[in-house]
Order: sequence, then structure tokens, then C-alpha cells
Amino acid sequence: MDRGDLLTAMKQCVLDGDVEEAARLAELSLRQGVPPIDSVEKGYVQGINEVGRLFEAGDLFLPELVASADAMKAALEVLKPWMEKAETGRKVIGRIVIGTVKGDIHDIGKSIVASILVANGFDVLDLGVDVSPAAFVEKASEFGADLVGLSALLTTTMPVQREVIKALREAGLRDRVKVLVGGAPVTGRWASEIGADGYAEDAIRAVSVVRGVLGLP
Ligand code: B12
Repeated sequence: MDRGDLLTAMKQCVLDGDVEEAARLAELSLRQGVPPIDSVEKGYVQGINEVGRLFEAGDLFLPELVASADAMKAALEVLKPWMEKAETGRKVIGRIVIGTVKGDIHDIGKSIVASILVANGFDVLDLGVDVSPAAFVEKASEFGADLVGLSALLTTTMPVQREVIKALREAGLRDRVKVLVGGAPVTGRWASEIGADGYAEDAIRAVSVVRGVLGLP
């Protein structure tokens, strides 16, 4: 299968919610030497984006959405170690705590961002989903985080990003911990409005934004 066909098949298996096929194609892409981030962004993510559009239009329902997310996650499970390995052998250049905010269980995008940051030399503590402002503060302090990454996929959970910033300020951590926000509904404008230090629209851009925010060369 050539690379174009492979990426199209990856998109299709997410649309079909085909978990086995998603994992099989991920294995195949590794054997063919396709960079894992390309398989994710140019293959599987295209499928889940299309699923989002169909769901919004009412052409597809929650069980199908869940099946597509499961297929996406099966592929990520195969690709994650390889994404994180891409640039190993370098020393840790920063410590990051990342998570999806309270009330929100979307974790696909956040997990991709976490893996790409690991691959680029950051030590990343992933707190998972539905993380309270208090938990972000506690873990950022314990881990000695330079930066906290907050993911929100729902318009109703975006305001929790602001609450986390407030909680960091109240705990006296805000001047040493930078805050980066992301997630499909989040914008640069929202980031400035809530007083975050930065925003990135995807995982690749997150790396350069984090470097910029932390003042790394
Ligand atoms: C998959 C999915 C689900 C899966 C999630 C599975 C999982 N484990 O994550 C399931 C089925 C569980 C789900 C549930 C729900 N979902 Co949903 N879901 C989606 C869908 C289709 C795709 C999300 C996704 O994974 N995208 C792919 C990834 C790669 O993209 P991403 O998340 O945007 O991440 C990228 C960037 O945003 C960025 N990024 C992400 N996080 C961060 C963090 C930082 C720090 C940075 C810098 C960057 C960054 O980088 C990532 C990689 O490039 C979206 C549609 C959409 N357009 O987003 C709807 C969507 C988000 N869901 C929606 C809804 C309504 C729901 C439910 C309420 C449905 C219901 N009735 O129960 C529940 C909510 C449950 C909850 N409390 O959270 C709506 C939200 C509408 C709104 N206005 O808020 C959407 C937009 C669908 C729609 N069009 O209506 N969902």
C-alpha cells in the first residue's frame, strides 16, 4: 500500500470505528517507516475530524462517535511509544504537567500533545482527564512544573481553564508556572482573555509555543 492509500485507509477505519483495522494499519505504517506523527495527523485525525462534523450535523450518533474514538485510541496505543522515541537521547529541557480540565473526558488530542512534548525533550506528567483546578495546582507544585498544559474540548469546560489559572495564582505559583491552553474550541483570543501565557492549535505547534513561552532557544 503506498503512503497516500495508507493515510486514506487510516481515516476510513476511524470513520468505520474499526478498532482492529486501526491497530493493524498503525503496525503497518511503522514497518513502512511512516513517521508516526504523520500517521496521526494526516491519517487518523482526519477521520475523527470528519466524525465530529457528521456528529454535529446529526448524521451520526453517540455510539458511533464512541466506536470511532476507540479506533483512534487503538492506533495511538501502537504509535505512542514510537512518537515519544523520535528524538530521545537528549537531556530534559523542561517539566510539564498536562491534563484535560474538570468536567471534560476528551483525551485524544491532549495525549498526542503530551507524546510530542516528550519526543522533544520535555519531562511530562499526564494527569489524564476530568482534572480539578486543585489537582493541577498540587501536581504542578509536587512535580516542579515549569508549565501547565490545559486541554478543553467543550465550550462548557473552557471556563475551567480560567479557574486553574486563578487557583495557581492563589497558591502563589503563577509567577513560576507558565500556562498553555488548547483544545478544538480554544483560540488565541480566549488564551489572552483568561490570562494564559500561550495557546497552540495542534501538537506540532505546541512544541514551538512551549519553547517560546519558556524562553528556550
Ligand atoms: C472523539 C470525541 C468524543 C469522544 C472522546 C473520546 C476520548 N477519549 O477523547 C467521546 C465519544 C467520549 C465524546 C464525548 C462527548 N462529546 Co465529543 N467529540 C469528539 C470529537 C469527534 C473529536 C475530538 C478529538 O479527539 N479530536 C482529535 C484530536 C486530535 O483533536 P483535538 O482534541 O482538538 O486536539 C488537538 C488540538 O486541539 C490541540 N490540543 C488539544 N488539547 C491541547 C492542550 C494543549 C495544552 C495544547 C497546547 C493543545 C491542545 O492539539 C491536539 C492535537 O493536534 C469532537 C469533534 C471536534 N471537532 O473536536 C467531539 C466534540 C468535542 N464532542 C462534543 C460533545 C457534545 C460531546 C458530549 C457532550 C456528547 C454527549 N452527548 O455525551 C460528550 C462529552 C463528555 C465529556 N464530559 O467530556 C462536541 C462539543 C460541542 C461543544 N460546543 O462544546 C464536539 C465538538 C462534537 C460536535 N461537533 O458536536 N466525544
